[in-house]
Amino acid sequence: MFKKLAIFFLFISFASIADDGSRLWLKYDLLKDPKQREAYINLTKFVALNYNSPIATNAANELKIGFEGLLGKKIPVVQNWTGKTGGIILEVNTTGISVQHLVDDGFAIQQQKGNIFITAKTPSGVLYGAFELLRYIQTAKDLNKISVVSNPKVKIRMLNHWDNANGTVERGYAGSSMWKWTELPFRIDPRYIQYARANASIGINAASINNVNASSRFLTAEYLEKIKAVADILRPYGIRVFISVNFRSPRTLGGLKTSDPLDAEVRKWWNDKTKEIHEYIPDFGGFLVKANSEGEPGPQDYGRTHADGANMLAEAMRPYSGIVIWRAFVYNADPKGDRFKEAYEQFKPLDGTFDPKVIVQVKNGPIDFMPREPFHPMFGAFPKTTLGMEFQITQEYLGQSTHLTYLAPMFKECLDTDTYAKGKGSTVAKVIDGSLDSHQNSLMAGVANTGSDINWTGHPFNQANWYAFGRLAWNHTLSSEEIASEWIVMTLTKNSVSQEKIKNIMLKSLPVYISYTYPLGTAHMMGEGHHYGPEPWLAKSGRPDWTSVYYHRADSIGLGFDRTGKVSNALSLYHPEVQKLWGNADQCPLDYLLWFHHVAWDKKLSTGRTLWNELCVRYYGGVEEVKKLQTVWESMKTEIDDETFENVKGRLKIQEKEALWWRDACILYFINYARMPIPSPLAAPTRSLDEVKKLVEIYHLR
Ligand code: BDP
Repeated sequence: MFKKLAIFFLFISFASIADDGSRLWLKYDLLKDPKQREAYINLTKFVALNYNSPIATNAANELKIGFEGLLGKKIPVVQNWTGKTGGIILEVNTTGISVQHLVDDGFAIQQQKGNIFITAKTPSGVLYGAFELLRYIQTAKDLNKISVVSNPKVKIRMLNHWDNANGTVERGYAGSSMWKWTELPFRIDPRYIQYARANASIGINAASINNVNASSRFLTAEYLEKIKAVADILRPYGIRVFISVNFRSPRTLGGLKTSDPLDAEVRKWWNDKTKEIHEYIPDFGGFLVKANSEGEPGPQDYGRTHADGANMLAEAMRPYSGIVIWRAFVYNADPKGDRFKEAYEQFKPLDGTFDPKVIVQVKNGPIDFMPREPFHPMFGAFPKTTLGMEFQITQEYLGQSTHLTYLAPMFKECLDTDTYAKGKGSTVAKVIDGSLDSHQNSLMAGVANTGSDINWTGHPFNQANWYAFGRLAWNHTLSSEEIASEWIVMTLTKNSVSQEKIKNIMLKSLPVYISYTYPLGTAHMMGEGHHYGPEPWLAKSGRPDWTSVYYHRADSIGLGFDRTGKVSNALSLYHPEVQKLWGNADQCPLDYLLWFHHVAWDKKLSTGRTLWNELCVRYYGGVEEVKKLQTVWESMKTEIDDETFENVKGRLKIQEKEALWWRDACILYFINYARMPIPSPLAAPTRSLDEVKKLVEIYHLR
């Protein structure tokens, strides 16, 4: 009996570890349809490689692993192609006609005389082409007439890890750091290779490995050894390593009396340090710097400008191919000011003074990765500076790892918005890809959501945000729908009915999240410090602009931050066409309304409802939508792997509970200002504001 039971439990446990999510979208499971397999097998009899390099070899190997998994057949990789047909030919070719339309990382895939050629100018291009071909098979596309020419729109497609030396991750929600600093350089976790493959498969070619709130420790010889080991693993997948640096390092590490960027000894220290880094990592990508922001040191400590600081580091990088990425996330603690304007105002006089090796990295919105922000006014206003984009993939303000929130629509909303900098069509995307102002360099960075969790990202759907970021950095014209479709079929299910249902869930998820957290253009009302859950009543903090009341400005008259000429006039930072779109409260799109206007509680909106009623409808509607998402998810039980199904199901329940928490907190708090009833048929919350306030303690968030 005991034996039987043991076998039964063994069976149960095997059945339940079917898919732990560790393979991300690179599953390569056998295609079920034999006919489909047959069609692909005829075109993939061998892989031939005409070029000897670690990256190209990885491209060939990836095809081999992919074909063997998907098609269930061993595929030889040959070095010299003899003219045989029925295979995949990988070619690095710098001069031929086939590469004339390609940029460095681009690739072409063409059917020619019975073979499929993947051609590129560089080994990285071939690697990206190999992954594109695999994606064709994973998403069941026809290979017979394949004809692809693909160039990345942005040159540096980068993850920013906010990982600390002690293994924690700032704003990480998927366990601890994936970098095992205490083990490096002696033990190489096999996950580093999986990480590199996943990134290469979506075109990511750069990673800064440590927190922007940087410890100088990362520049010590001890850590450079460790970072070298990581760089050596990532290099054969076309990924260059960057380091976030602490501006005070010449003092803390070098023992100098100052870190003044104009001081000769300081400059020498950085020159020497940069040289030393290159001895470990010859293709070092460069420095990422958070300076004079949230207490971090910077050039302003010595009366110098951001340009002085950045240009000093650019000079140190001059002999090498790397660059300096200088963040524009800066703001002062001025209770009378408007944080919205600060980065713009500090950087505007510096436009044209940055070294060509410097890229200024700007967050998508002017405040701080809020679920919906208007685009940062710096985009379209700095023609002489290369501006890079910083998105946040990790969901600090977007449900962390308990809310299902697909972020491609948020990235797209920003990229597709028109800045009108050079007339109609001057989108943020064109600023970022360098085409608007003819910049040579370009950068899109995403704050990573990876961690030590077996599935990398905590919530299984958060993988889609990593995926979407990479795909959009490569090609910002892809739609959120296309990207979701690809990811779902590669990651979750081959069943087309379920694919549609999941796509709908994903596309709805951001508007749903926003409606029960930050409807109508509200912002920054999250719990203090941990940033989890609602705290609209937060009125005291280390700085006024870390409170909630600073942002929502609720009073007996209305709600919202007036950024028109009457008060902060932040709107004036935008081009006149944008000011026109957002400047009039009667015409401003409701999604941005309270970003720019203080609106009376009883003002009738374009929906026919008063502001208060509209707010209620959105908060309540958001909670109902989460319930609907759960019903749709439940209907797919038989189509989704058990472990993933249960994982998402559990998280959706938490999401419902927390949506209700947000709704009750905000409604019960704002009703004291609005002094209007909750419109019927909506039922008043069953708990009091005091009870809701206590939830922060119950959740141990204090
Ligand atoms: C804020 C995060 C903080 C980061 C900061 C940044 O709360 O942890 O250090 O952004 O981007 O959103 O520097």
